Amino acid sequence: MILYGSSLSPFVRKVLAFAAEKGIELDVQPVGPGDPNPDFRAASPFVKMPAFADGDFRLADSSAIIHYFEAKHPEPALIPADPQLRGRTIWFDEFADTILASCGAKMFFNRVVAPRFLNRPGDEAAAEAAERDELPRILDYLETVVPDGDGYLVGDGLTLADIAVASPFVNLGHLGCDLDRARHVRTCAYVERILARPSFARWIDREAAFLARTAA
Ligand SMILES: N[C@@H](CCC(=O)N[C@@H](CS)C(=O)NCC(=O)O)C(=O)O
Repeated sequence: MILYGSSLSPFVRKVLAFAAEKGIELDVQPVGPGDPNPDFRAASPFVKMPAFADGDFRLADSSAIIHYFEAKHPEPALIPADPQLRGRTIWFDEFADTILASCGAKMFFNRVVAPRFLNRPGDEAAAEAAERDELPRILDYLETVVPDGDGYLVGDGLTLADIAVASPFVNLGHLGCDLDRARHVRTCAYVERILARPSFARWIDREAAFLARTAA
């Protein structure tokens, strides 16, 4: 099974971590924004990463790919069957993609992707506005829902919810984003615990090494 993308994308990283937790092996084919790779473009009609191929079957979108994995490899279950737990899991996946990652993208794109990989200046005002006006409210929300101690966001074990919510924090970490640890003490501890799992840690280390090599 082929995954097209770069783990620097929170959506690609989410799929990679989810696959690793399930023991699914992926052949990762690196592609960048607007990549001309015809196989990538065939799998991703809007040229966004991640995209995926399993033989002749092609799919785009991190959540679509993850649901395919869950149906094809049900064990260990990472999307609960219980209606309420499943609903909460999908909420956190959606929240992570459309609220948390979208805010992080304004910072990561303008401060890293545009200047380093697209050879154009980023919009620092947009990055600053996201960090100042959007991020604190998102973290305040998370602080009310993350578990204490060894718990998970939904039910008694790791689910897609934890993987989806933790993934965009890697980008904030790469940016050296200073989270207010006193105000978001539970969130910081929870995210660090999820990102320490081998399914995330191996990608984070590689990304940090890559970013260090591309630093100006
Ligand atoms: N909802 C999509 C979002 C995918 C997405 O926006 N990926 C970004 C990278 S983080 C991308 O490929 N952007 C390139 C573009 O929009 O042209 C998913 O979950 O996969």
